[in-house]
Amino acid sequence: MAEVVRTEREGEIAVVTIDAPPVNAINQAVRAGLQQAFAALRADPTVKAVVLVCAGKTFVAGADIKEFDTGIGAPGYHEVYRLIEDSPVPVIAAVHGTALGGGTELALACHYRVADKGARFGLPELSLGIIPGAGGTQRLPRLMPLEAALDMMISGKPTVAAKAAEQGLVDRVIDSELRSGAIAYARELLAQGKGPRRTREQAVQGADKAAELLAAKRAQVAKTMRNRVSPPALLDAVEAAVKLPFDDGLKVEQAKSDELPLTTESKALRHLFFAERDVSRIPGLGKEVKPRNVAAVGIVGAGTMGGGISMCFANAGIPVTIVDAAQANLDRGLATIRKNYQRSVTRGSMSEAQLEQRMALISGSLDYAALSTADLIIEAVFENMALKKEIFAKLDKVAKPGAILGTNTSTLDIDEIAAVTGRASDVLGLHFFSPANVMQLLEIVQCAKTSPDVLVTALDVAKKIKKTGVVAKVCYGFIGNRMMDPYGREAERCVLEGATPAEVDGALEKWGMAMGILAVYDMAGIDIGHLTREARKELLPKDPSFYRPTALLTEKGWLGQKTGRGYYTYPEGKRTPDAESIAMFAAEAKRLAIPQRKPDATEIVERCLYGMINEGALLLEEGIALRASDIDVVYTAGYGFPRYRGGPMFYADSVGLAKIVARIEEFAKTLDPQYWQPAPLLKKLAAAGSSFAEYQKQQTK
Ligand code: 3H9
Repeated sequence: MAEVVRTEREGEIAVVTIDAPPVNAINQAVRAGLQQAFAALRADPTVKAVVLVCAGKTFVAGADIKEFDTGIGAPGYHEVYRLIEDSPVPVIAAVHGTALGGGTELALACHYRVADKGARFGLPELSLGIIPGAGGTQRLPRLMPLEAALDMMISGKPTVAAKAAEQGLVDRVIDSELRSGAIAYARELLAQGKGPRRTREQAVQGADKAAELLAAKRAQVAKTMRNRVSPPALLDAVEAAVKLPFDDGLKVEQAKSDELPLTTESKALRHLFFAERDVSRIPGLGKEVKPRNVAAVGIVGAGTMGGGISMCFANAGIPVTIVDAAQANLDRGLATIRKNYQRSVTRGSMSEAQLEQRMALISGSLDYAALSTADLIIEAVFENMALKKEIFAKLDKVAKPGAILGTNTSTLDIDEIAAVTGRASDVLGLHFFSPANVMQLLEIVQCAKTSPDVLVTALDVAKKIKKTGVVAKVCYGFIGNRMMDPYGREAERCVLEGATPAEVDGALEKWGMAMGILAVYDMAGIDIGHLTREARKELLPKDPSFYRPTALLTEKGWLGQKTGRGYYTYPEGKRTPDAESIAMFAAEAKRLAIPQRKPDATEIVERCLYGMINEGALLLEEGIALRASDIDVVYTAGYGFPRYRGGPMFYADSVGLAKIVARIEEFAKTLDPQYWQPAPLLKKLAAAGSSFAEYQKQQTK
């Protein structure tokens, strides 16, 4: 194996290079390599300064996340970084790419920092449920003002080199080739007689206002990072930096940093880190399957979805042609797109010139012939099988050979749609979520005949438009909406059993969902789900209570926010409990003779989530979802499921499958048994004391 750390000489300057592809993550071997290199340099009196650089596309992108599963092997971070900081000659970090986590901390332990102008510095540890544990909580506030340091660690957002220089983190931004620029900088330091400048010997900046600031940040994280353990732990460690001598502060950091990887929160977030990267690995599809080129895109339908999808492509610099049946729709659609971009301009996240560039990439037409040059055409009209079939038949006539035809349906049978074309192998589902230009998730639905390169192209397109593309097979609702069905069913049934909408939503939100499901219905439009259910009535349970509250609201014309009331009322736009709708649900429950159990918060959460998890197990058995972790990505990227709980399947594992099966069996006795039959896979895994994670490992063996 190539050496991960090597030392070269440029005269009196030693250049230490970390070379651990792909992102120079630090693991035991890199720490040992650094230890060996810096110990050797100490013993060499001819070395006057050390430049620390990285090979490849980036400076150290952090600790090797996999090492948290096994525990950090010796030598530890503090030990190695201390050795670097103790160097008797100046050590200059030369940073390019993204210095993240332990990478930024490594730079902080050096005496000086120079950065390529494109470099960025970040401490994203909280996004993994841990805290900077290589001295970052102690050193960062000694180099930049406390508030900026806290913001950087709480937000996890990387800071660009120029800003880092303003804040004191970077000593010089280098425009030219970094390595030689860093060596020149080292020589300048030597010429000026500058020696080591140890971060730990500096005072925390803004310590006088620390109490106030930390109190404000504690209040902030309690609100915005609810149910989390790592944010308060981060603030404890920073408080130690303010109050204690450096070495004692470091001990506080170490203790917390040792404990946090063992929490479910951190395990969940690390699980998602790898799950999000696994989604594009499709079993049986090797690197030999190449994506088709997508240089021009067509969209059918200038409505909300069509417009949002068009923006995704324009944002990625790909030209889009929107076709609609009516000029008025096109005009309205294009105007809405412009308005959305205008909002970004007003917010300051986009310039007028960028707005015009993006608008110039989007054109409208009434003629399907305008789609004849597109490499990918996405149909985004409303959910109606006959209409979609008509459109696909037309597309089949005008699309060029090899063009991919996608449908944005959220529920319909795409095999049936593909069958009207003479090119079913080029057809698949591309299910965007509303608003499409904002939401992270893209469900990629592989049909019976979709060819492998079409699937690979869709995954590639997802990356280009910065979406998380997850593959599902054809079934009603695919992964996301199918699992929402039992979730919503139980929420509505709880309402009929005497829980108020605010109690149901409150329980789910307190548990961690971004928004309660009934509030979501109000926002999306109550009638949407109702109409979908009406369209497939024969297939649904013959249960008069099934989604009855939504049906009642639709009958009343109380369709949610768009009509000013639904599960809630909205005086002055504020969501408020609605005594009238609550009374209506109570009367309906009486009519249907539904016992008033008044489920408490625990029961509400269990019923909604266990119903969803059980459906997830069915999806795995049926092969609709490729992996349990894919389901977790769908839910965290598209449905407001709390990342720190890892997604529904990870959450199920963390509760214990045996406990979930026991509860489902209990519900079969106390609630409607037709809904509470444990999925065979769930039952099997629970009986074996196994988990979805274990099942996934066996699957991929
Ligand atoms: C930390 O530093 C804690 C410290 O305070 C010390 C505490 C004691 N570890 O994302 P990509 C893999 S916490 C292991 O596709 P990109 C990744 O899985 C860490 N593996 O590339 C993938 O593998 P594969 C703080 C890692 O160009 C491959 O590298 N740091 C790590 O789109 C390429 O990754 C972070 O949280 C890692 N740290 O983006 C940074 N990083 O090819 C996490 C990457 O098998 N990393 N891999 O799928 C990132 O944000 C992005 O990877 C980065 C590159 C922006 C660097």
